[in-house]
Amino acid sequence: MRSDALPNPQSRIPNSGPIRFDVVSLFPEFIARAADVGVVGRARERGLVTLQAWNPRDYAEGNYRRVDDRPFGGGPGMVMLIDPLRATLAAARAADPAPARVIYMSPQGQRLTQARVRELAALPRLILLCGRYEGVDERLLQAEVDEELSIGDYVLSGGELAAAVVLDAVARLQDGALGDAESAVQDSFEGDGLLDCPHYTRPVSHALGQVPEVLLSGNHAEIAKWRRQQALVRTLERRPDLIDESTLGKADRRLLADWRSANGADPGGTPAA
Ligand code: 4FV
Repeated sequence: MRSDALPNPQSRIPNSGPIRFDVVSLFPEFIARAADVGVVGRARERGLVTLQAWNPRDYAEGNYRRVDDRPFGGGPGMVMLIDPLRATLAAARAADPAPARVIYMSPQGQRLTQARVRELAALPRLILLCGRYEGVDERLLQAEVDEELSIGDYVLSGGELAAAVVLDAVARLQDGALGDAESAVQDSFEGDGLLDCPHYTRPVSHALGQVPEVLLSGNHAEIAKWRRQQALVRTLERRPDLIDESTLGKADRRLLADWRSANGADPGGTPAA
């Protein structure tokens, strides 16, 4: 990892955007398409997010414009060469005076979380390096990359999907990216890291079931309590790793106790004694 890496995001004053993305990829059209639609596409139209894709093949020497070669030490697959990537990163850096944090998407990276997304969303620029083949020559990573991020413990055929995940998750947190109908506030993992509550819309009655009465009551305090209770129970049932009951406040413990007595069960655990 680069020693003179950009200061870690925590130290930066959050800026409400715009944020510039430069994506280094052998398939620049992939990222361009992913960033053309939905919230990201609209954030770009609103000038909250700018994106430029860079193809290392455009910076590769020789008639064959090689970007990869066989791994030293043998073994399957190919490894991405240093120089085409180095030249591409130099061009991307030079494309804008703002300092950029260079992130390599790889299974060896720290797992991406909403908390990390929030920190990255406060930066002015991100350069996302997408690997292909077996990966990238380690010397390039040591010299040019500030941080490695993983979107999960599985192996993709390329880093582009992971880069598109970072682009989407960061873009939607830019001020003004989400309309008031869509807010990031109630997102899963936002606030205190709970999973989201269930959502319902029309029709009230359907062959698949009814909308919970409380949501039709107009009693916003009761609705908020129900949603909080649902988020607590779901998180305990589905992601107990995200919640430590001993740290819950009195109100949350009350909601869980009510749920347990009402359902004669223990979320995620054995039926209540
Ligand atoms: C990946 C992940 C990922 C590994 C070899 C690209 C592939 C290939 N990136 N989170 N999981 N990358 O599987 O970010 O070069």
